[in-house]
Amino acid sequence: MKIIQLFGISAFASLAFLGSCKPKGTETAVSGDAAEKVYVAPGKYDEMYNFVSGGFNGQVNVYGLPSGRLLKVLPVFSVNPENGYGYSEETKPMLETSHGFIPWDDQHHLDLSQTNGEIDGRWLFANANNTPRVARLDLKTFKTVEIIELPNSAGNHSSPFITENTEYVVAGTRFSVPTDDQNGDVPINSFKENFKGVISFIGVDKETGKMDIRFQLQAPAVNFDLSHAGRGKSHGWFFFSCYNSEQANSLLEVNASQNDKDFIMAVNWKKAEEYLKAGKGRKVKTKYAHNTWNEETHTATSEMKEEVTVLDVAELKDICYFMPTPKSPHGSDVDPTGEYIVGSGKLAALIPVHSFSKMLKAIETKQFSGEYGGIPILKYEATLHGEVQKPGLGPLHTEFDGKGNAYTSMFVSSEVVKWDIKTLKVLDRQPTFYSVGHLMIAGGDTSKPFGKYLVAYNKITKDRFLPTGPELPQSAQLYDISGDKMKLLLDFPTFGEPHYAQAAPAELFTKNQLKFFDIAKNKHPYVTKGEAESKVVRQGNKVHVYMTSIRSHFAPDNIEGIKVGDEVYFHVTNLEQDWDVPHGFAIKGNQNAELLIMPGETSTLKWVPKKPGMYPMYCTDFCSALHQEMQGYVRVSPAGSNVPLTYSLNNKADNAQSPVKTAVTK
Ligand code: RUQ
Ligand code: CUA
Repeated sequence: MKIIQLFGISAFASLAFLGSCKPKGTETAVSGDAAEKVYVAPGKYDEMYNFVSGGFNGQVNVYGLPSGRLLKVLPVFSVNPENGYGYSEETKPMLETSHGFIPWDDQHHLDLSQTNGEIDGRWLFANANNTPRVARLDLKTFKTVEIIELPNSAGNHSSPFITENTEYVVAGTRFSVPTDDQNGDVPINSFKENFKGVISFIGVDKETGKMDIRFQLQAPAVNFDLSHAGRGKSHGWFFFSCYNSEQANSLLEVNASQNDKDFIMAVNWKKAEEYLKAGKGRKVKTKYAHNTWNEETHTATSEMKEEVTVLDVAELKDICYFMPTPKSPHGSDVDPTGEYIVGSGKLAALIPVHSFSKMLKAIETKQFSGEYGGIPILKYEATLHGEVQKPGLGPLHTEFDGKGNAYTSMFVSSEVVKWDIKTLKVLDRQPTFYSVGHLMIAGGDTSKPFGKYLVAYNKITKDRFLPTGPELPQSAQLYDISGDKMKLLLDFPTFGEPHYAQAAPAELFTKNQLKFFDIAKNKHPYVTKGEAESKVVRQGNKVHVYMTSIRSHFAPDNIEGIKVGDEVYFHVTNLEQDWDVPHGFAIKGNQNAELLIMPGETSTLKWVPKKPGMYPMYCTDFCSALHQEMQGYVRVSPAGSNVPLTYSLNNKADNAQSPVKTAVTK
């Protein structure tokens, strides 16, 4: 909703104020064959996966296209009680930061890994906006496997955007702040002297995907909003939109909307690499967490890093150039050929399109109109390919279909506008319901878009779905873009608030998908590879339960001799070796969340009973006809009681666990 606040009036007031902005005749906006085009018959698969940012729910949500069916919520930056992410002992380190454990974030943008400018289906990158972090999800398992915190940053909005071979995932700070080696305890109105806008270049290992911050660029204090990598001919460059070239530190809706033009900052990252190699960076002492998931131990570790290399772009010439861009640009989008860079000025009445080749020429012939923070400003006309005239009101984001067309979201006039990249002529416009933010075409920010569908992610849904109290559902709308005219096909609700999204044909992700974890390869330190190995071990007041689960019982399922004051760790290994047979685990009074353990995996629930009594535990996931029988008891005695610590499964039968066994005490 940030855009509308720039107008100083509420969203609805503005729609009313602009009158025509709320499109009429929703029925007529849908053509007759829409249902057929989105209908995926029971038992049939969708054509594409659509990964949608969760916004303030902090997760990534996976939908099928064209049906709009929600397939899964993938936990990334927020704890997720549904499967124990952020609650189990193994996953807690994923959410560690230099500020301690953070259970939430605001997730805006996603980018799928690419090879030669095309989506390769390996990884998905996600940003955390509030406590600056970038996550990597492995699309073999659809799990978050790595999170890296970004030092010298605040409000990681211009992130995570990747280069065409996933050399880098890049993150620009929205808020400029004093860098971590400077004293941050300074007056806010010393913004101009003390604040800096820092951009992180995170290297991605070609084989493993492992991230590490190779370098950061220290740029003048502005607000970096969005970015995209150059591709094809502009590979080696990155383009960042920024607002607040006024360098205001208060009432930005007015004070950062003064200048007629702000900038798109073009960054020559290959040049930056040269400076880095030549040792031109300054080592900045800082602290940032790097959390990695180990697929063999099924456990995350968090490491605190202490140093980062920063290149000062005001000192090191020819890394950065400013391209003036009208009125607080938001989206910075590069077309599939890499030639055109589209800036969407939230307050602009036109859409400027910069030309990469003109930009190179302008740099070469020094067509500068001045400097900003030590960085040359290129002349607007010198880099401009042209302007789309009268596109609509409030342009935000642009996507491409690979056929020479661009599609821009118009927040204020609530529409998607299709235009020709070369001629800049508007070709079509269709209403959105309402106030569209991001757009997404499958592969729409790569060298090879898949076209066919466009999804609009809207900021306001009023009157589109059954109302749900003051907080209405969030929404997406699917358009068919295969013809000359866009056709609205479907509305579907989403988790809120959706921002950027990615999509690609399903085969790219199904071909390598893992169905279960091989238990023979499980290297969890507390793994139990068979019921005969299950046991209970006391170490002082810590009790480790080596537990197994298989349809439909736990081993052991009776435990006695736990005392108030004990810390109990249930290390549950799911012995199943079959697709789609998770088991859950919960025990009365557990103060975290359930565990949901995948076949072949081990997860740990910490439990600290507060009073003596009988505590049932059970499997939470309906796993067989006798799922309801998958249960057990833990007896808790007062501190100091002499009930021996014992455990059993079926204490009468000729079972490996029989008779009752006494726990080992170390
Ligand atoms: S933003 S609605 Cu956070 Cu990507 Cu433009
Ligand atoms: Cu295991 Cu239900």
